[in-house]
Amino acid sequence: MTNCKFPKKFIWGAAAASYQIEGAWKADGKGESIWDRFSHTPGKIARGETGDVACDHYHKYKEDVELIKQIGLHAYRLSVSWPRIFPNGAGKVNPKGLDFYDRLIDELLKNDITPFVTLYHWDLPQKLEDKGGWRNKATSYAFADYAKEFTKHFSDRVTHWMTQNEMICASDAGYKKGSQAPGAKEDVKTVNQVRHNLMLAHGLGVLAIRANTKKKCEVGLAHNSGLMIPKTKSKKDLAALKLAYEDSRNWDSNGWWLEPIFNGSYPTQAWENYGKNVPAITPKEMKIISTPIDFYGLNVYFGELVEGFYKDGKLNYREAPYPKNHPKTSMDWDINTECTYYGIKFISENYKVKKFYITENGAAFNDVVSKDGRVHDKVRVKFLKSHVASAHRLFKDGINLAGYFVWSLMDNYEWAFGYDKRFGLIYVDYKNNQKRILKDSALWYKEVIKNNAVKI
Ligand code: GCO
Repeated sequence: MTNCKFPKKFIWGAAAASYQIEGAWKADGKGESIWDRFSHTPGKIARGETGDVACDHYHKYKEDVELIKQIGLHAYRLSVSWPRIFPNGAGKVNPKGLDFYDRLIDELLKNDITPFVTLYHWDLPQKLEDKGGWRNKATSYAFADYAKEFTKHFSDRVTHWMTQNEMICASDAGYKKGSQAPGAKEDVKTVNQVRHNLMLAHGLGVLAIRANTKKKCEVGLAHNSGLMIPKTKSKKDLAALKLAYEDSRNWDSNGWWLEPIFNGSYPTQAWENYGKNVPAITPKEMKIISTPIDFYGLNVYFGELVEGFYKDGKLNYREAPYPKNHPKTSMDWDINTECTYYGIKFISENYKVKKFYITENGAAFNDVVSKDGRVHDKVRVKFLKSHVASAHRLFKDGINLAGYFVWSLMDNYEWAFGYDKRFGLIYVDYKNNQKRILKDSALWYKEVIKNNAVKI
């Protein structure tokens, strides 16, 4: 057995997002969000489930913070519901919306838990969507105002900020495939504009936070880069993997998002490929988007296998499919925990990232409450353990990984899949008065945190 010891100040946390857990969808002056509208539209969500009540975290936040404390988490990554703060997206602040986050953040701090705050985890005010939503640059500027107001109010207590979460989902699932709110199916040019406007919002958000913070703080974002893993450890596959990551800088999966942030421009190849469908951009906007960030937050779930092959004597790479019987999570995602190591290693080789956090990592499995009243989620323990060990390998390469957040603190509303995909460390019994049960994975995580180490 190896004991993987983590650096002294390593941050162990868990994450969740406003729409997925809060409920109280129209309490205390909150405005409608695009997720309220989308989930209330028949046919969009499995079994017609909505986030109206979700885990009722809005009312149960004290109990939830108590559970966070019990697990021993150092940090909790939460997201803010923009329409609680600005019911109309812009204009007048709703003081009762601020009150909720005051209560939550104060409760966290009272218990020595550091809040990591994401400003946008997909619940855009519907009022802004009515005016074009992310198709419209005005939304990026409305986001900057929201970031400013929120920072002014909370930066005496919040020092870790993320602007955006997984922009590629907000744009492509939201405005291209229509599988997530607002459920639009736009043409390529519009989708590219949405992507750019989200990026612009990120950059404006970084500037707004820095200009208004009362304390020294860290600002970054959480993103889901395309992750790849070598099919075997042969020299050929490892060299092919390097090529694949380098090439991903030219295309949508990685380059489209990371090149502007780290290098100030969209990748030339992808740009040329889009031809007349490129978004409207200005040099000033590109400068805003490339404002240096303090950390890059990576959400890690799965990776694609890559193998090398020779053509005309030259090494090439291609995707290698997983075997049919390869183990999967209940989201149908192939399990291969090496994506944590290889993903961060190569992002770090290709970009100047000062600091990484794993801002999400986890899996949905079919959890059941046993006769003893507990949830014995052995497979999740195995999954998380192996990812954490994979993360540990990064230290040998001298990579600055500063923290790890499990997705998710508790079972919650998995977007269009509704409630039956359970990702939590905490089981939520929706039908039984929202009862919370710490799963075995939570107890395992508690030990990891206590020892600052994982045994494999
Ligand atoms: C995110 C995610 C979460 C999901 C999780 C599992 O982007 O942060 O979509 O909200 O619940 O990734 O799919």
